[in-house]
Amino acid sequence: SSVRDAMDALTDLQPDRDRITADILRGLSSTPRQLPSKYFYDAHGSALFEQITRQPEYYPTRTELQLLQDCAHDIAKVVGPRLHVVELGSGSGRKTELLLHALREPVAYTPIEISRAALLDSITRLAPSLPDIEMLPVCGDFTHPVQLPSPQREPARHLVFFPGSTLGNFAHDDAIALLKAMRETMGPDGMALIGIDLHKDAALIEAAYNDAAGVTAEFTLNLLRRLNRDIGSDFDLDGFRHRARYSVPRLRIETELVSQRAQRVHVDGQAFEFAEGEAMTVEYSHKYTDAVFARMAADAGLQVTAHWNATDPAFGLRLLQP
Ligand code: AVJ
Repeated sequence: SSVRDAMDALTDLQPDRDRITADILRGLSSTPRQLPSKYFYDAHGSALFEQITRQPEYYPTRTELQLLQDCAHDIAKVVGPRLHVVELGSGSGRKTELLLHALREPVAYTPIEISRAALLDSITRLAPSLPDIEMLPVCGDFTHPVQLPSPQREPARHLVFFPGSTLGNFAHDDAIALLKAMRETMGPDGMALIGIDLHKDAALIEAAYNDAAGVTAEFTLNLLRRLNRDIGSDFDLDGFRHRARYSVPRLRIETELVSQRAQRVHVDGQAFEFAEGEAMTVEYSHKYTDAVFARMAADAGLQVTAHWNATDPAFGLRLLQP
């Protein structure tokens, strides 16, 4: 597509103020409090995430990019020609670029991305260098059902691309539900290519979510800034602190915003009291062992049919099929 055609094809399902407000009210009313990490990604949040990926401590992005570069040819052989690639949480599209350039005659590309700014930037960058691929962008939350746009040319099959260990941001049962939804999207002869961060030294993992420059802390706090702007809440950004700790038994980073004092926050006319030291979970980043991941896939009716690994630091790509 041309950039113009890609923009014309855009489907807009971006969460509106009411949907965001309902999700935040639910999260503030639960015990312990927990806000959905998908709302990190407004324009500024996506830009901060890109900055995280360039921090020396944050190993996942550069490791996965290198892995994709090294394996792209092999992956292209395994998945076959004329695919419709559907990407969940496509962000900047840097990984997609590597994949699409390696695939044989890909027919169409559907990035589903909650951050409109990130989506428009990625399409503007990708479309000119991939003119033979029909770009069918969707701005929306990929955890809600999305009607896939139909390409003009018939694809051989669908490939769901889900890199970045974004699966790790989902609690166990939600991750299985998402894998099941992916199985529906790909159809009986489809596939999914999923990036997963693998369990490793806890100190290395913890450092990746506590970079010395403080970009991750800024990224976490930006959640409150965007909520204040978009749903009219009154979170005091100086009243909360970023904390990210790795739980070895749960194999996950637990990122929290910790209230620095007793305080009251208002959302949509409702008041919420925070105690000093009270922690509100804002993100999980699960790390996986092969056994845990294969089990989750199986619970969703999928099998691991190929795998590619980076070592030191460990990171994996898994091909799943029904
Ligand atoms: C969205 C999965 C790529 O969980 O590692 C990075 C988001 N949060 N630093 C992750 C994130 C804090 C990231 N992914």
